[in-house]
Amino acid sequence: MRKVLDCALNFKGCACQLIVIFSLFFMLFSPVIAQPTPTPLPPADFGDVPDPTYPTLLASNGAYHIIGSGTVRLGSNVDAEPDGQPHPLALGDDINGLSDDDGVHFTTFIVPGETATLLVISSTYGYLNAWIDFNNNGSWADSGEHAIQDSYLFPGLTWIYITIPANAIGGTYFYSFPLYHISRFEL
Ligand SMILES: [Ca+2]
Ligand SMILES: [Ca+2]
Ligand SMILES: [Ca+2]
Ligand SMILES: [Ca+2]
Repeated sequence: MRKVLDCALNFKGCACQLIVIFSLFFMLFSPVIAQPTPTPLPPADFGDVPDPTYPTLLASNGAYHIIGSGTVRLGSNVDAEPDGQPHPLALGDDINGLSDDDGVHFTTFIVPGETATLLVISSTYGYLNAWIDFNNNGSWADSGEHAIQDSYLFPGLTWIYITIPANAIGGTYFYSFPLYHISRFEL
C-alpha cells in the first residue's frame, strides 16, 4: 500500500516538473506574435441615431458607406467622419460639418394606418431599403419594420410610398435608409 502511495506521489511530482519545464520552454522559445495593424478606414459617412439603442458606432457594428467615385449614396451632400455620430435626435451628422443627411424627405406626416410619401435622392442606380422603428422600442427587427425592401432606384429623385402600420406608435421615428449596389437577396 505504501509503495502504491509513493508511486502516486512520485508521478505527481514528475507531472509538476514537466509542466514547469514546458512552461520554461514556451517562455524561452515561443515566437513573438506580431499584432496586426488595424487597416485605416477610407473616408466614410456614418449614421447618427442614438447608440447603444441602435447600432451606430463602429463598435456596435454601425452601418457606413465609403465616400468616393463609384460608391452609392443618398443625398447631394456628404462628409466623412471617423465613426458614427449618435445623437438623441439623430442630428449628430447634420450638425457636424456639412448637413449631409439630405437624401430622404418625408413630404407627408407619418400617420398610423395611412400612406406616407417621401422623396429620395439617389447618386446612382441602387436598391433602396428602409427600416423604421414603428413601435419605438429601440429595434428595427420587429415585424413590418423593414418598410422598403430592395426598391430599385435610378439616379436622381424618386417618389416612395410607405404604408404605415395601424399599430405604429405616433411621435418620433428613428429610421435607416441604406442604398445598396446589388439586391440584398443576391448577397
Ligand atoms: Ca457624414
Ligand atoms: Ca441625421
Ligand atoms: Ca455632416
Ligand atoms: Ca421596433
